[in-house]
Amino acid sequence: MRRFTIRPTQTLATVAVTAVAIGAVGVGCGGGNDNNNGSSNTGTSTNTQATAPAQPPPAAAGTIQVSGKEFSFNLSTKSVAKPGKVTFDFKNVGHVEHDFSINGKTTPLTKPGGTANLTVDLTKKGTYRYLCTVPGHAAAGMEGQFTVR
Ligand SMILES: [Cu+2]
Repeated sequence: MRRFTIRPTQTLATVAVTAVAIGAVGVGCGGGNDNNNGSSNTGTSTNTQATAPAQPPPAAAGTIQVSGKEFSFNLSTKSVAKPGKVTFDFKNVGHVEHDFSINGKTTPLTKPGGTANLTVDLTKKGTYRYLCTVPGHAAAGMEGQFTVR
């Protein structure tokens, strides 16, 4: 018995992938140009009142935003117009602990990312030195002058 080695010649079935691109091109989005400001205001409101400018008043009289890091302070303002109570909203934006001290009062030692408030009564006109009391920090730059005008 002779064995015939049958080699089936495989014709490569070329799969014609017909990419039917169903282009949904004609989606009519309305363009959004519907600015129908047909507000038929018959001018009853005379705009004599000036619209208040979008400038919110300060959060409180004499509230100063203070951020501290290695090794500097950044104050939202370094002066107030008159003597009185001033609140310092201190935030430690650095990487080590800091505090904020002025006029003999000092916030708690504040961790990185932490905040502390300090209210002091600056009763006299003049300049007040503020600083971080962590040893070496003031000398490195965490200090400045706050002015009461
Ligand atoms: Cu410090």
